[in-house]
Amino acid sequence: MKHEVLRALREERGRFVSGERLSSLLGISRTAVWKHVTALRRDGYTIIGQPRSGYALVAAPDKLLPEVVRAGLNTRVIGSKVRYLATTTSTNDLLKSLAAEGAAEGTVLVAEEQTSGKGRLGRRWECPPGAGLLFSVLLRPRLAPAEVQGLTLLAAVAVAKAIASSLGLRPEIKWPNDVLVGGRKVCGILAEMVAEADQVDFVVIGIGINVNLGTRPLPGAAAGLHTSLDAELGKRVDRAAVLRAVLKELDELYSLFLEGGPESVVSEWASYSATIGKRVTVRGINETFEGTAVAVHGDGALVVKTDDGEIRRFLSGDVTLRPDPPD
Ligand code: BT5
Repeated sequence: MKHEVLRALREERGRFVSGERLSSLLGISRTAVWKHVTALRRDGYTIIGQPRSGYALVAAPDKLLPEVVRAGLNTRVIGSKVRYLATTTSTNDLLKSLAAEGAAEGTVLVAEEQTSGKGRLGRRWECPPGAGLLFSVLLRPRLAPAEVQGLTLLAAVAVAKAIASSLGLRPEIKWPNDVLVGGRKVCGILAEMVAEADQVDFVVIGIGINVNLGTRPLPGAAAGLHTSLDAELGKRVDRAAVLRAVLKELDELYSLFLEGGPESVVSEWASYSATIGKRVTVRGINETFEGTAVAVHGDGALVVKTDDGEIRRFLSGDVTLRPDPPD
């Protein structure tokens, strides 16, 4: 019922609505209305109360509460359930346990803070509480394990499109999964799966986006290599709006992917790529190659023409962009 009171207040867009009207609209007593308003204030909503005018909602909390995230979210699968935690170890780890207990496809788990946020290959993801987006999305695609890497590409495209459409910035994607603005990392993606030999059980896609970090340094992240959306725009950014934009793009691209296969997102990926056509150093698990990135395949592989003329495919690794040699 608290959510219905909130919805009714929201619909008035800051105008007063009387306790009496709320009570008859929702079929509850005026005391019950008052109790729900008190609970909403405790959640961080600013609601003014005046004896003759009633209640007016003037500000929502800067918290990614499920009702804040879901307001106006019109997706088919992604965000069907939104779960929220003020703090957790890692949203990926927690969502993997929820998935093992049967959580539904499309479940999104959001946290304000992670105490052990994970990057790839045992690295860490750092973000001060409340300054970014830290969330994971559960997918249960009918795919073979080898096809899952394509979902990482998909997630990077979704983030890039959302940043472009909701904020007007010009993001780029650095293979495999970094989203950059102005050449610096603003988002990292970590996809993890649980699978049988030939069928995926589930995939958890974890996304970290720097939203209101300003120009603060981050422990363990080299200065000058990362940025934040607010620093790029020169103003504070509505985190919930960015999250909704990402979930909407994910929802659309995921349908496309399931219908048209991984190749259907590769061309979009290429259109945001900061990697294709560039001179790169690729560090695989045991080896390092230098060359020119020529393509990305639907299975997520980066194709590089090495300096000694060989064509190599990389399914994992790190890429450093190198300056073009002088003519
Ligand atoms: C990634 O790894 O970029 C994947 C990051 C995924 C984070 C999300 S947050 C929600 C979900 N739950 C989790 O536990 N994780 C996911 P990688 O490509 O390995 O990059 C990690 C490296 O980026 C670190 O070693 C630092 O150098 C740098 N780094 C750490 N925090 C950063 C930040 N906030 N912004 C930019 N760079 C950062």
